[in-house]
Amino acid sequence: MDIGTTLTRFLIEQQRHLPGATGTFTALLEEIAIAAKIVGREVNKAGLAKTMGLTGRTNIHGEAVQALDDFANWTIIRALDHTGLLAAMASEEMEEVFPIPEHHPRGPYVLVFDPVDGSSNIDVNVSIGTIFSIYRCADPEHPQVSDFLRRGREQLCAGYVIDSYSPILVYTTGSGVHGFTLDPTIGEFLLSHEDLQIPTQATIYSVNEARSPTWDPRVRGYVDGLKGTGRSARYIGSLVADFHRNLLKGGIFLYPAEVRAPNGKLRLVYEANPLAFIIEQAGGSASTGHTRILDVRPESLHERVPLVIGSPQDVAEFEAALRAPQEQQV
Ligand code: AHM
Ligand code: MG
Repeated sequence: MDIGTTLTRFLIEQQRHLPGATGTFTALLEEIAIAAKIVGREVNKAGLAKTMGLTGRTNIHGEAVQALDDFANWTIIRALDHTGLLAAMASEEMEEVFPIPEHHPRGPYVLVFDPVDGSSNIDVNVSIGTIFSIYRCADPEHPQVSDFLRRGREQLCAGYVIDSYSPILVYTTGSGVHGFTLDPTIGEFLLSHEDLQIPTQATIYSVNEARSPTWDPRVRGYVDGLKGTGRSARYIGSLVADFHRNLLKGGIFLYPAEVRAPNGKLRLVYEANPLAFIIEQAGGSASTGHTRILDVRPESLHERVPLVIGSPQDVAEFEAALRAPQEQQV
């Protein structure tokens, strides 16, 4: 009987093709997958176990911390702190870097993650997910914030896991983008989407259009120009889920600059960079509107960035719209 290709088997096979590979990534991704399954288990029973709702605290971004944000954050830390694979971690939910405690061995990488992306959707049973990314640490015994303030093009691995009726783990290590769907009967992620490529042109656009009065008129003009072109509007409000749908079907997602938020809402280190690495590996593009996301050097851990990401032709058209002088716009 063919049980399919497990994540572990796929990683081992990939590793064989890489001269000098040590298997560290295989171990790291396996641990991330286990943490994701634990988080997914909690998400699935959250309605019954009363684990939904707010903690009463706000995070560094001034957003209400959900109980599941907290749970997922510490599940991921505890799944990975003892592995000897990491020197430090940084999470969207924590103000400071979390160095691996000295009673655990430290390893050559740092991990960044957004434990629950789309957390405002938790209470309404809408898909949420975890985003992660891995960089090399300059000096594993002395991890620094600077190990995390790296251009996205220096990422070694990036991925996400979506908790939905059919959980999926998607990752890249720079040789294609691969997706693994959880088979709940055996508790394993099985290869379901090998070498994903995004369609060149979008059939979908995703943006919170209620915010359009606060956009640059050229952004408004661009979005208005998408209407009546045969594209559909789809917006979940969970970046990871909007991104995944657009990756499969061809789409453009926008969270642009706003008058009072010139850097938009989304976080460069935790959200934009990992997804930008994945989209480029899948043949797509990610931009601030002016600059390739992967070329932006972060100055602080939690900084925000305008994000336009998806099918390459559409991202290029958005950039062209922003290059036009304002007076030519409607
Ligand atoms: P989160 O990581 O705290 O959940 O916040 C990020 C989320 C994204 O998942 C989503 O794209 C965006 O916020 C939605 O924002 P808005 O409600 O302003 O449209
Ligand atoms: Mg998020």
